[in-house]
Amino acid sequence: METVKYIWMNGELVKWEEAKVHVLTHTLHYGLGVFEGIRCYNTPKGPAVFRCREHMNRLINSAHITRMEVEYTAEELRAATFETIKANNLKSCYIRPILFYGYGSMGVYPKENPIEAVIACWPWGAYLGEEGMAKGIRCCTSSFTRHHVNIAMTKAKVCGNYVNSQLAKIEAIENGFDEALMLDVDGTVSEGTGENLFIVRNGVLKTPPLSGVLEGITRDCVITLAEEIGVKVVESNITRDELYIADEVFLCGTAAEITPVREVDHRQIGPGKPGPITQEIQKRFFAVVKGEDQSHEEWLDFVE
Ligand code: PPE
Repeated sequence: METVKYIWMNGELVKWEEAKVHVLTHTLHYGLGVFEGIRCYNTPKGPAVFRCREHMNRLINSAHITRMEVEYTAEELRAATFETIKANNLKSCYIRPILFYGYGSMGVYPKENPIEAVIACWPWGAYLGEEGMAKGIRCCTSSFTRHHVNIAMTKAKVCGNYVNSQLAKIEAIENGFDEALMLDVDGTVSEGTGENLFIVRNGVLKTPPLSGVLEGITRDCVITLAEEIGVKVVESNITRDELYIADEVFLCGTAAEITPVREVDHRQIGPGKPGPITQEIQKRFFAVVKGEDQSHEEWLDFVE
């Protein structure tokens, strides 16, 4: 990865190489930590963090769901993010805030440990590759089922929840695919290992309901942008075979942005290249995040 100079750790900027923890850090053993992924884009008016407050609110909500008592407010973490971007002189970057239980006491009960807060930033290009972004990626249906909400809290972005994602991702890569799509306990399509999913059929955009997937901020942008270009959006269950006969499929997330899918389980999707609605939404999304299209400046949090 591309490194930078400083990482914000518990209220201060420390050198990248010195941002360390003890090997008995509680979260390293038991996985209860919460995190976010945010992007900052360079715009004609300077660097802007995309929907920073919404991401920080989701982080605080993740902590609330998991009973982590955090000493910072969303607003303080937003200020710390700006401080970190400025200290590293970054114009565009990926931002990773994480709250986790530190060192002090072992055993499953976490609350005797201090809660550590970290915000790291670094330059990060296309998550599923430049080629995937332009031409579409190849996905498989995972043999691993997505979490049920009573197994892991799906509204919370919890470190440990990502073991499920990693199992699915490893399997997908080892089988020669770019990404895995997971089915929920009822067998309907949920999401990618780190992305929400959309399909287009007969001109209608369809995405699984929020009951079992992460409440993606990019997902919310896609719905807004689609409605603005006159595309009807429906939130309802999608079956695996419906993916195969979709005209278009794409994934979205902070890291993945808008990534077209050109193949699922060896079935070509549509003509096997990004479809017109995917391309239009992708184009509008990038124009908005980069401040070229000012119609959603309320989503840009300019770094001051
Ligand atoms: N579902 C999952 C499971 C998920 O992890 C993400 C974000 C999304 C949907 C999309 O949410 P949003 O970013 O708010 O649109 N995944 C983050 C972590 C990726 C990683 O590899 O790390 C991200 O995109 O930052």
